[in-house]
Formats: sequence, structure tokens, C-alpha cells
Amino acid sequence: MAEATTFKNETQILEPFRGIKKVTIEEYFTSGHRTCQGCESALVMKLMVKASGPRTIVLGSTGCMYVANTTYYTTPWVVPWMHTQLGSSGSAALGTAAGLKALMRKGKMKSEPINVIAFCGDGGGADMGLNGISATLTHKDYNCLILLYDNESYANTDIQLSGMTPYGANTTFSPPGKVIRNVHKRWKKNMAGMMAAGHPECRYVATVCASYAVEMMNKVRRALTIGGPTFIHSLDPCPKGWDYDPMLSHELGELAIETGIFPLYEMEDGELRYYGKTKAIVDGRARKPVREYLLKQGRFAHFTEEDLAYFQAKVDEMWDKWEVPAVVPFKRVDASKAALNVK
Ligand SMILES: Cc1ncc(C[n+]2csc(CCOP(=O)(O)OP(=O)(O)O)c2C)c(N)n1
Ligand code: SF4
Ligand SMILES: [Mg+2]
Repeated sequence: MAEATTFKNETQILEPFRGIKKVTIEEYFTSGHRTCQGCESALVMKLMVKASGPRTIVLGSTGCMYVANTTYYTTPWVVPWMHTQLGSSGSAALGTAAGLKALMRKGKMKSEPINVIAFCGDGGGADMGLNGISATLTHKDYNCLILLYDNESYANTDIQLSGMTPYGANTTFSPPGKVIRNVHKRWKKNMAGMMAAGHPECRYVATVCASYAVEMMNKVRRALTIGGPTFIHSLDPCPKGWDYDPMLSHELGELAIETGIFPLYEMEDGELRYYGKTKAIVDGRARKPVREYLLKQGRFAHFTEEDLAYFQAKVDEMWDKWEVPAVVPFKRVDASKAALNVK
């Protein structure tokens, strides 16, 4: 078949929402899901497709946002949605974007910009599917967004620890005991920083939190309009896995930012912009103590003062010693020593 002369690899025009009153009223993730009360990941799904609008295809890897959203014969998705295997969000995004492009180029479907979003959990994305996401972010000719919703555990299968579970957290794989209090002793992966630093063809990487809904939707809009593959990391409080009253979800999201544990930033064409309360911290506002965030969650109920001090010291190090505060983890060294290569 002859190639369509009208085909252009365009993205949609999605202007940022200028305030909450300007947000569109239509919903594309509605009732019909069975996530827990207070589930922030469900809110992320709702805001994500609200931002992208009706001409969107969503792909989702196995996890809470698959299982709880597609219970037998019911679904909250109004846009086309497809499940993909646990470690496959990257390849699903790339394959769908490539498929659409080929069909449009060959004139087999109408040439129009369609948003492709693949979401993954922290287990599916930051652990099992890291390779696929990384590969996708190198293919600059395909327009797609990978959104990692990070509830800091393999939640759907009953809260096993992932590479994104915070230090010391109580999970079904790391229950605190009398002999070993903190079974989980690894520090969480720096997923957005890793994606931003390691993928020169990826034009946009951002971190978001649904406690700041309009900002979050605007980052999704930017990611979908800039062109090429993009990546967003969302931190999602999870009442079941983090063990807290569901009414605290929003507050915990805010505290994650205000304590400096989860910095909000976007990296566009290699330029870094902190935003929201993270920018205020960069500009001099004091960070709240991490204990205000940690002690509201049952998964840290076993923490002693020593554990809290260790956690605080690690967060302080991220802000005070990293090459780019809270983003790039290389330590700053004295320039004269670095030139001589001495320690
Ligand atoms: C290859 C493979 N291994 C294991 C599973 C079982 N499994 C289904 S969902 C899930 C947890 C996924 O965790 P995450 O990606 O963080 O999503 P969440 O459940 O937290 O939303 C696991 C282990 C699977 N579906 N496929
Ligand atoms: S376990 Fe957590 S992520 Fe899963 S549905 Fe419940 S609140 Fe949401
Ligand atoms: Mg998870």
C-alpha cells in the first residue's frame, strides 16, 4: 500500500491548566474500580487521563492498577486500555507507539496525534521492567509516556518489598523481629534521576505527587507534548502497604515533599527545574523532620530514635552533599583535589 502523504509524527496540543478552575470536567477514569479507600495510585490514574484527554491509549502492567481496575466485567477506564505483562510497560509503550505510527504512515488509519501512556508499578517498572523502560527512552522517534506509580512495594501481591521500598519499612518480606529490627537495609533507588541522567534522547523526565494535582496533570501534559519517549515518577501513598488511616493520603504526599524525602522536579532537554514546595526548599525554606512523615505510618512503627536519625542523615546527605541536590547522587569533591585525582 502507498505511504500516506499526510502522515506527520505530531503530538497533541495540550496547554497547561492555569489553575484548578481551568481543569476540564470530563473524566476518563471513573467509577467501577476496587482500589482501597484512600488509594493515591487510583487518583494518579484519574488525573493522568484527565490531563491527556479522550484520544489516549493506556497500557498498564500487572499490579494494583491492573487488578483492582479490571475486576470481572467492570472497569473505570473510559479510554482504550490494555494490560501488559509485569515487566513490559516500556516495550508496550514503544510497540504501541510504533504500531500506530506504522498504520498511519501506511494510510491504514487516520493520521492524528494519539497519546500513548504506559504505566507501571515500582515492582514492575523500577525492578522487573527497568530494561524495557530504558530501551524505550532511547527511541526518540516514538511519542509515548511511561508513568511509574510508586507505592513503594509489590502491593497487589500483599506488600512485598521492592527496590523502591524505603529503608527499614515493614513489609511481608521484611517484618521487624526481636533479633533483627530492620530487615530491609537498602536505600531506595533513584529512579527519575537514573532515567534523566542516562537517556540523552529522552527530552522530559519529571517527578510528581498527586497531592499537587494541577502540577501533576501539567507535567503529564508536558510529557505528552514535547515529543519522543518521556518518563514520570509519581510517589503514591498507599494506606494498605504503608499502614495508615486512609484519610491521611493527601497529607502524607505533602509530607514526603516537605521533608525533602521526595523532591519535585522536571528535567527538560537537560535543564533542571525544581518546582512547588521543593523549589521553596532549594530557595531556603527549612525541610520538616523526616519523623513527621515516618511516624504517621505503621510500616515504621518499630523505628527507634537511632533509626530515625539514620533516615534523617541519609536525606540530609541527599540535599547537602549530592552534586545536584536530591537529584544526582555523585558527591561533590574539592575541585583542586579532583583535578589532581587525589582523595
Ligand atoms: C513475571 C511475573 N512475576 C510475578 C507476577 C505476580 N505479580 C502480579 S502483580 C505483582 C506486584 C507488582 O508490584 P508493582 O509493580 O509495584 O505494582 P503494585 O501491585 O504495587 O501496584 C506481582 C509480583 C506476575 N504477574 N508476573
Ligand atoms: S494496596 Fe495500595 S496501591 Fe493497591 S489498591 Fe490498595 S491503596 Fe491502592
Ligand atoms: Mg508497587
